[in-house]
Parts: sequence; structure tokens; C-alpha cells
Amino acid sequence: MAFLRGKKILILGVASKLSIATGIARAMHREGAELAFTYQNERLGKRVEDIAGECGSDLLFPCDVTNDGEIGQLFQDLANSWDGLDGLVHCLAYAPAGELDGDYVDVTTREGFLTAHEISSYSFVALARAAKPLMEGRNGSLLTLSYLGAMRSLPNYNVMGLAKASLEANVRYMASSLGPEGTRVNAISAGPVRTLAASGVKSFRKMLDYNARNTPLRRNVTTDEIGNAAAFLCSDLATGICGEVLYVDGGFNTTAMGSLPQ
Ligand code: 0WE
Repeated sequence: MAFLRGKKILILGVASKLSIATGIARAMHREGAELAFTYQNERLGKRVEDIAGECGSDLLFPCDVTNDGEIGQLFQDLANSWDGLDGLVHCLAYAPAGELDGDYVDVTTREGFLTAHEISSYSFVALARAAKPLMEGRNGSLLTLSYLGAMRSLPNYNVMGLAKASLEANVRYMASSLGPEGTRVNAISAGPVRTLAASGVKSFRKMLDYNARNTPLRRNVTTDEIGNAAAFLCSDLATGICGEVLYVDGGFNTTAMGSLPQ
């Protein structure tokens, strides 16, 4: 098919082979996109290098999104290799571990709240602003990853739910801002996936099991499936889709009671 042939796409958030960003990179590579990647620090750089290599890319840039200088440098560096940018995929989220374990009202701190919102939501618009000169006039597309915890409460997701709610509103405001110049902004709200980030979450196995048992498709989604939806949204097959949050969750969000107990 190669429906991304000729598209230049930057992917942020590859941390391991299990990352959702890795599933997205593989699907986009398969569909003919040219890819570039960022890594947060030298420790993660090696793993990102391997995955970039698999996807035929040697374009790797450091970027810690809490640092305005690094965001600026990223697009300066990218402009030295590419004359423009067609897509940016934001797969970044973080809340301090203490925020994701325990009762919401009891464990949420001012500092944890600010960090979660800065890294998980603010960074998307900060990157969009810095990417704007490279994306102008190319009918490009920005994509981020959300989770149902933005819309519904669940145990332990806590302040990340607020940060994802902010991120989804960010998608709509960014879509309104960038739409007039032809750039589309969307999110995928993915079902839970066992990644490196998730392995730091207590009882994640139990949550995955609950999710599979209560999903219309009776299973969890794969990073391949999320990757395919991401490739579609960043392609010219999706030129009418803007400001949207697309659920790739096997239908979990559509039920009030997925199954009866046992
Ligand atoms: O958005 C996420 C997780 C993002 C995340 C994960 C971590 C773990 C390590 C953000 N910050 C951190 N900080 C760490 O220190 N998901 C959708 C996966 C996830 O995480 C949960 C979930 C689900 C689902 C945490 C609690 C409850 C459910």
C-alpha cells in the first residue's frame, strides 16, 4: 500500500521495543514514511538507535521536553537533514510514581500535578510551535496518545487522568489554531498496553486482565494495531479528520458493563 510514501515524520517517545511509539514507527516505516526519532537521554539513546535502524533511519536527536533550548535545537537539527516535516507523533507522558499509587485526593501534590501536565500536555503545544515553520504549507499532521482515564475515573491513574483530559482539549485547540494552514491535529485513545512505563505501575497485570475480560473484542489491543491507526491518521487517507480523539481500545469505552463477573 505504502500510503505514507514521501512523508517525513518525527516520532517522540520510543523507549523500548514494547513502546507504543515503536509500534507506530514500524507501521509508518512499512507504509513508506521516512522517520526521525528523539530520545530523552543517553541511557535511552542506544535502544532508540536500534529501533530507528530497523526503520531505516539514522536521524536521532536528543530532546528533553522540559527544556525549551532542546526543543528549539531539535528542529534546527532536523532542518539540516529535512527541508520540511509532514508529521509529528507525540508519545510522551510522565507523572511522578507517587502520584499513580493510592487515593487521588490523598496522593496528589502541587509538584506532581505540575510535572504531569507539563510533560504530558504542555509539551505537545510547545513542540507544535517549534515545528510550525517546518510544517507550513505541507498539509501535515500532529498526533498524540491519550487514554480513557481522561474521560472516566479509574483507580491509581489519578493526576494522569487530568493531564490526559488537558491533552485532549489541547488537541482541539491546536486543531483550531493550525487547521487554517492545513495542519491536522488528532489523538488516539489507546487501550492499556504492557510497556516499560506500565511495568512501573502496581497491579498493571490485573488491570490488563480486567480490561481484556470486559472489552467487546475480549482481548487487549497490540502496538501494531495502534500503529496502523496512527499511520492512517497521519496519511492522506485521513485528510478529513481533525481535532478528533480516535479510540483504539477494542471497544472498551463503548460499554457500560463489558461482561458479568465470572
Ligand atoms: O498513560 C499511561 C501511563 C503513563 C505513565 C506511566 C508511568 C509509570 C512510571 C506516566 N507516568 C509514569 N510514571 C512513572 O514513574 N497509561 C495509559 C498506562 C497506565 O498507567 C496507569 C494505568 C494505565 C492504564 C497507572 C495507574 C492506573 C492505570
